[in-house]
Amino acid sequence: MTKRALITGITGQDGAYLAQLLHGKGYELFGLVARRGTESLWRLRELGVEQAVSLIQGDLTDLSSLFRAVETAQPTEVYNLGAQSFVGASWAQPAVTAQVNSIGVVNILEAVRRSRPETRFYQASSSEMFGLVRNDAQDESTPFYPRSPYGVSKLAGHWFTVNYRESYGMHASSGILFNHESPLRGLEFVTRKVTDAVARIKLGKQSELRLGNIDAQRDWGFAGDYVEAMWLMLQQDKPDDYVIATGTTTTVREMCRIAFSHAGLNYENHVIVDPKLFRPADVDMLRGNAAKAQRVLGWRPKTEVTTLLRAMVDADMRRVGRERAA
Ligand code: F7E
Repeated sequence: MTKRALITGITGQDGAYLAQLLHGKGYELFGLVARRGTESLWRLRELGVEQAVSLIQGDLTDLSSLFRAVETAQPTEVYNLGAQSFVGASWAQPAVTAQVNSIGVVNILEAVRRSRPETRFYQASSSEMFGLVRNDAQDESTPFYPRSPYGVSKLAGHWFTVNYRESYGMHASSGILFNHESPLRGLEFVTRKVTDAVARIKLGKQSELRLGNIDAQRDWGFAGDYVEAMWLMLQQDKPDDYVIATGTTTTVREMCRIAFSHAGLNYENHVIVDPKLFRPADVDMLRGNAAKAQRVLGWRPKTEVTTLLRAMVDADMRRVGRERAA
């Protein structure tokens, strides 16, 4: 039987990499999109899978559209990647963040439970749920203490997923993914903000880069590696929750040094710390322990942070170079 996947958040970074992975495995693909603007499909286009996905109009906050999507796609697997995913914006729009990231999860779980309860379900949970960490490395048994409206909203989505699994016996799994980046990352996130700026500074289009808390530490992996873990979770006999991470943590400052030096630049000559960019409450340090994913799923990250950042700088050099030529 052909496997059929419905992906919410198909236009985002993870949606594109997951579509590429599943397309390679022969899946029939359906993607939920808010509007049929072609602009938002650039990531799918860049990975060569735009034509492989049937788009269904809908929104996580509109339950009836989700029923329609599940009835149309008849998915064997649903990947809920749709979210208000920018932590920084969640203070300005806490209610929208909660609507999409918490109620949206209830909505998609309900649509699946009522229309096609045998469907396997993946929820994109986040290391932001750990927040104020007090231990050296976070795993599935680490207590949660979210520090942003985003983290709180994701935690509710996570518990709804666990609850539907336990209440209704659904095959619902939650991947607690640490930061994962790629050349397809949005410009609002710090890695891509930095690699884009490196390219612009190198090509003479910009001279400085304003950042917030550069002492924050993150466990950065490659999104292409992480979508494989999502898929593996849904191939298991039993649903469960897994931390997905590299186990290596790097400060924003060090990340800047790596990215700038790849272009022959010294970050200290360009980076300006701007207190206006500090968050009302930040997560100081995250480092994941993905031993369970390695043991049960046979998953391990393949890309190390320096390789990832260099690939992102190279991709942005090409992009900014093309802008100049145009
Ligand atoms: O910030 C600091 C900022 O916005 C990383 C999302 O995918 O991963 C992501 O959330 C760190 C923070 O990612 C700037 O304060 C300094 O400490 O790249 P970010 P995030 O907040 O960790 C988790 C796992 C998710 O689930 C989220 O959806 O970098 N930082 N200066 C800055 N951050 C930004 N964005 N911009 C700055 O100028």
